[in-house]
Amino acid sequence: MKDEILKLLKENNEFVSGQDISDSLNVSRTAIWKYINQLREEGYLIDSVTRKGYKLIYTPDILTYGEIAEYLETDYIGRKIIHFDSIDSTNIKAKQLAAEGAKEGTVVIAEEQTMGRGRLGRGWVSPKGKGIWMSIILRPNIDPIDASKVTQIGAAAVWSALSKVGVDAYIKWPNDIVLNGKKVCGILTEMSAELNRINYLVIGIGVNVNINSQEIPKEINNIATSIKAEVGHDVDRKFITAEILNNFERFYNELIKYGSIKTSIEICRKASILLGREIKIITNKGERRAKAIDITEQGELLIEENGKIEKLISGEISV
Ligand code: BT5
Repeated sequence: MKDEILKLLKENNEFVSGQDISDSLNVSRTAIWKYINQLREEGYLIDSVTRKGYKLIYTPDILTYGEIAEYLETDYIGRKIIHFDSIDSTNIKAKQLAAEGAKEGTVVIAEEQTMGRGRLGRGWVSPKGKGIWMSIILRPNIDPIDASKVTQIGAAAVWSALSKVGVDAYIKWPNDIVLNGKKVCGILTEMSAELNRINYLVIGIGVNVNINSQEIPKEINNIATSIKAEVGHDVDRKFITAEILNNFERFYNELIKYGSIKTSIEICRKASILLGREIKIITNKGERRAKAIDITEQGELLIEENGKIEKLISGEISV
């Protein structure tokens, strides 16, 4: 209901009377007042004048459903968005909600993460209002072995969304998007599964959007960047978020309906920063060098080392 009231206020640039809102949405005047106050708490400036009603004066830059919905073209991905001003990690929250039965396509978004997570227990810097920190809950009926395909879908979805706003990035298999050689997005796919069945899967996507270059912490300054740091101006987080979700649903449906991630892989190949290059594969046993040959239809990286071809399903790569 809150989102519907917001929509009504957005559609009318003028005052909308409480009575009109009440009539068109079938909601009591007291309930309207309650929702208006909730919106104000989220940062909306709403004028209220006796006998004239309510007028929206200012819309905050937040990634709630009410703000993203106008760009969303999906059936089920992102149709329920659970938004937090601040949270430890959207992946942690999403896993908890999934375990409690949250529906496929539910998205957890936070303006800030205080304990954002990368792979292998590493951290993810997630400053307030400056990026897209979100996790999508999925319940694919696929073999747990194929879970990493969802990371490739995510990478393709982010890359396509950036491309739509004129940002020409590369994909660094398996889970990074890079801009001018530095990481602008990371993806963390986690799951709960039995031997041959996935209970749920959570794909966490972190995109550095409007972080100023001086705001990037020193420790990662040489490897991390943001869209703003590269293009020189703020970009619309709401549109990019919706576009990621729109693309994600399209590519994910291909997996669910046809068992294929062909479209995503085409993008991951085309945009790959690794293919054709000498790469370093970093494992806990040390580093080795190989040549990146291809990304398979299953989403594995094909490498060649001393004339021998090998497939990687996951890994830590540097160029
Ligand atoms: C990743 O791990 O790249 C996965 C990042 C996933 C983040 C999202 S945000 C929403 C969701 N909720 C979460 O808690 N996580 C997900 P990995 O490949 O392990 O890279 C982690 C490394 O990237 C760190 O060790 C740092 O070196 C670097 N790093 C940390 N914060 C960064 C940032 N904001 N931008 C670029 N690099 C960063």
